[in-house]
Amino acid sequence: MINGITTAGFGRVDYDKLCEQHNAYLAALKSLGLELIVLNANENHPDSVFMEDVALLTSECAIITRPGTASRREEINGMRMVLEPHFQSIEQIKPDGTLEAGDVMMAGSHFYIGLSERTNSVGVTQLIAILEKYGLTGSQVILDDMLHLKTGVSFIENNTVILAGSLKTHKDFSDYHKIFVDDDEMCAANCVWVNGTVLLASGFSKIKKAIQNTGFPVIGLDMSEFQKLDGGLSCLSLRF
Ligand code: CIR
Repeated sequence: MINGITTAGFGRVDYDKLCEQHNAYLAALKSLGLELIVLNANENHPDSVFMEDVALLTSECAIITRPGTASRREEINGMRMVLEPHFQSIEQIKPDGTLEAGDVMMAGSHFYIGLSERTNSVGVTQLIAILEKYGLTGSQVILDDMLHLKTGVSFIENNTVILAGSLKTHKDFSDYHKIFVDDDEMCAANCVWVNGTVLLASGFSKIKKAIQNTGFPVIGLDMSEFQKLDGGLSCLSLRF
């Protein structure tokens, strides 16, 4: 993982600490009632722990993506085998489409899809067509200053979104109840709602309080080592 892609500038990953943080993440998911399927480490791909990017899971089907970064493209190998026991229908993004599911945010039966350096318009169009085939919907959100859509927005149910950076004023989210993340707490914008509780990166007191004030319990998790690789909480799992 010390060779993972990074722009953060937070220093070199401490692998042992990262493993402790990963274990704490698994424990938190379990404590919220989830059953876990933990995949073996993929030693060939330093970013493969961010497995959210290689598949999108919906109520109707699973979609294997086509990562936009060449070094991550082969992370999809083996995903079909992992998903097949759980999904009757498995779709796939095809060339020349690229899509990383960190760019896809589910809000009920609608999926917001970020157009980013990793996800191109062919990928967005393909995904919308797949979703519509299953009675779901999707729409494109143009990103200009974020790695992935969910770097800057998280849907935490009850019609509520957590928004950071330029997405705070984005028209597509204007009808939601909005919680804003200050720029100095940007790393906390990627959080995960699980069975009524919000998993949040620890050390960001303002956003923690704001989420608690809306009535959601919060579990804080130290994410320092994943943040060094531009990763957040949603990136580490596929939830269904
Ligand atoms: C990358 O640049 O691809 C990884 N270092 C981080 C991916 C984070 N994934 C996500 O936000 N869904």
